[in-house]
Amino acid sequence: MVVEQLDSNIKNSKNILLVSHINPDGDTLGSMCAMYSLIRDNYKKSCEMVVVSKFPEVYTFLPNSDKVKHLEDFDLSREYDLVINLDVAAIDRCSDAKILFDRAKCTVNIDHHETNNNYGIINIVEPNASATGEVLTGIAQKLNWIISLDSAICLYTAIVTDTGGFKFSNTTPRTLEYAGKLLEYGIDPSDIYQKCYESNSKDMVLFQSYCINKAQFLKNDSIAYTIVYKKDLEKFNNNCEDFTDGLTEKLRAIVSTKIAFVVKELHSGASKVSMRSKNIDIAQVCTALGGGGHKFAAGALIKANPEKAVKMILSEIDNRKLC
Ligand SMILES: [Mn+2]
Repeated sequence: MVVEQLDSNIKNSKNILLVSHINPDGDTLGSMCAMYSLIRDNYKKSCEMVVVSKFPEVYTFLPNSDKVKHLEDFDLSREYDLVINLDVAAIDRCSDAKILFDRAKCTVNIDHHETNNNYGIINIVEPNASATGEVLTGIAQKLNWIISLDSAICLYTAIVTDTGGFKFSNTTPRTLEYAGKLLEYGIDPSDIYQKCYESNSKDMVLFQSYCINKAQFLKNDSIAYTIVYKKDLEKFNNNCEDFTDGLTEKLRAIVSTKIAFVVKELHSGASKVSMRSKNIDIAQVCTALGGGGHKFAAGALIKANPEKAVKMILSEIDNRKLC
């Protein structure tokens, strides 16, 4: 069985690297830090952990997050016995950590994205899982791993953030069963919720209100979108934290909204699109634009300015008669 292969490879590896995806979220970081303590507690081995973008302030509460290093501090010529990617939907989503991945003796790909093409030597990809944290909780259970409080906090955070606090349609009986089991290890769900969702800076909240204020509504308000310009971010003292985090969900929360999206102008001049829907498959729209993701939560990077990107998105939605 594939989990046994994972188990024997961890046993036989002297140096192990854990990898998270670019623009890290709670799932990739929670899963990575969980894997760190799971391997420490069950195999008495220490792993290295890498991020390929800035570590978001909001997740510094995760146990062992202080041991995560930026890719810049890694020797890219090193050869690891084992590299484990967590929540990395495609190999190019971990930037230059791909170099370390490709050179490793064994590679593991643990994920839940439908679009994952099983790029590892060992692949544990479960598209029906709400989060990579859920996949990892299942692995821990199958291998009878000890789950310490550290691991439980990280796994729960991974699941809670990828389900939007158990609100999204990816929440299944198994999601809640695992979350329930994790509570038995003594975690404080209210504390984790506050740390993930009620720790926004004043500037961020004011910035998001500003973006919502200038949102555009089309087709009887079934489409809602807003453009975030570089100059807007500068105006609100954005200190590199992701001020747009959760903004698309706020537009989706409007009763009339069927499809919501945020187009963010990047320094390169390209546009980053984050799209959410209510019961409409928008992964196809984002895939057509060169991106991908889940059915109701997807994104894309479009090599065009925001206005042009909006036109391209709207015509993809129109072509499919989604709204
Ligand atoms: Mn995820």
